[in-house]
Amino acid sequence: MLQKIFLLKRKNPHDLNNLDIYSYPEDIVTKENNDIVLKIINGHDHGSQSTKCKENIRSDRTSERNTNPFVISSPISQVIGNQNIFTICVNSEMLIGLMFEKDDNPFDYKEIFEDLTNELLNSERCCYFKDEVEIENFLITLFIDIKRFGDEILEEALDVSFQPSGLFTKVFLFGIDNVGKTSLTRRLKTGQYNDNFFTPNKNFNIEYIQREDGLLSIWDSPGQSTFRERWLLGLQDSNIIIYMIDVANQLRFEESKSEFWKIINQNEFKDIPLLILGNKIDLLNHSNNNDNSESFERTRKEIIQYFDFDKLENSNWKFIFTSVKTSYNIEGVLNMIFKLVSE
Ligand SMILES: Nc1nc2c(ncn2[C@@H]2O[C@H](COP(=O)(O)OP(=O)(O)OP(=O)(O)O)[C@@H](O)[C@H]2O)c(=O)[nH]1
Ligand SMILES: [Mg+2]
Repeated sequence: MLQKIFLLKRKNPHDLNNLDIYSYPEDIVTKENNDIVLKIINGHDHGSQSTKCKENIRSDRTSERNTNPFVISSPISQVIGNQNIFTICVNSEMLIGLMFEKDDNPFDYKEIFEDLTNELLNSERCCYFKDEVEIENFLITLFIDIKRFGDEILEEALDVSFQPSGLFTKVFLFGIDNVGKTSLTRRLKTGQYNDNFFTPNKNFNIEYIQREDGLLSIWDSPGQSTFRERWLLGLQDSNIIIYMIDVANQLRFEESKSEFWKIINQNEFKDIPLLILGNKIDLLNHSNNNDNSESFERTRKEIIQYFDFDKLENSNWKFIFTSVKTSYNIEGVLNMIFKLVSE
């Protein structure tokens, strides 16, 4: 399974020791392996038949720019320590690399790595590497697409006998910060919950949950405002969207409503099944969290009205209350996912 992606870029064309290093979702350089970058570059150049990233700055770049601005070399596989790495050189001035789990065969990813890099660099969505955000978005897009290929095409092929129904469902979970998305993901994955869990996400946290009805990959998104622009990237190819709100924090209803509609108003997501979770119901004073109680029903109506959920064009949506803390309706979330997806 793909674990990380990175990009090494020269700060100036002639100086290889002076690099900008980008990686996703985690850093590739740690205290223990701070020389890994040099090893990667050397490893790439020694294995390379054609383009050496370390040497030859192309002299004919201007003529190439008119056709394909980015020239991509064939990927090189290298094992450094216990890292299983696949690197591609772009224009002799950048290395893009994938890090896999030990048992993966990088060559399974050769075509998709080359094709997607080429497509992303040499199409209208072209990345000009002008600023950090642009580079990060490029890396995230590449990561997501390659990972999805691995999960769906490669893993699926291996696991057919293990999954009788063979259904792979990408669940995109989003909502503003602090509503309980990561708590829910942990609850579903491990059954655990922690009241003192204050670890706001900076990146997508992707967890796999195997159920009888199929394999779920849950994309738990970062909710803080600076990271919300990543939502659109993560949403691509989702089979179901889950929007989570914190029903006990009415002060942030307006913000949550506006973020919800910004995404839903994007045409392409109008028909994807949608599950809305009113989380932290334990904090509202409803007797026993009884789903049928009058006060429950009243709150449900108020929330639906406030958020304008009844104006959704998509008819395939449901609203349910949950409490990750007390586990209220958590099993219901899983059942509802499979129900909505199969409708
Ligand atoms: N009372 C109560 N607290 C909850 C519930 N679910 C989550 N919390 C708490 O809410 C806080 C935030 O939870 P997270 O899961 O980190 O929230 P998040 O939506 O992932 O936040 P970001 O990653 O920043 O987007 C934590 O302190 C949780 O313990 C719930 O059902 N009831
Ligand atoms: Mg989180």
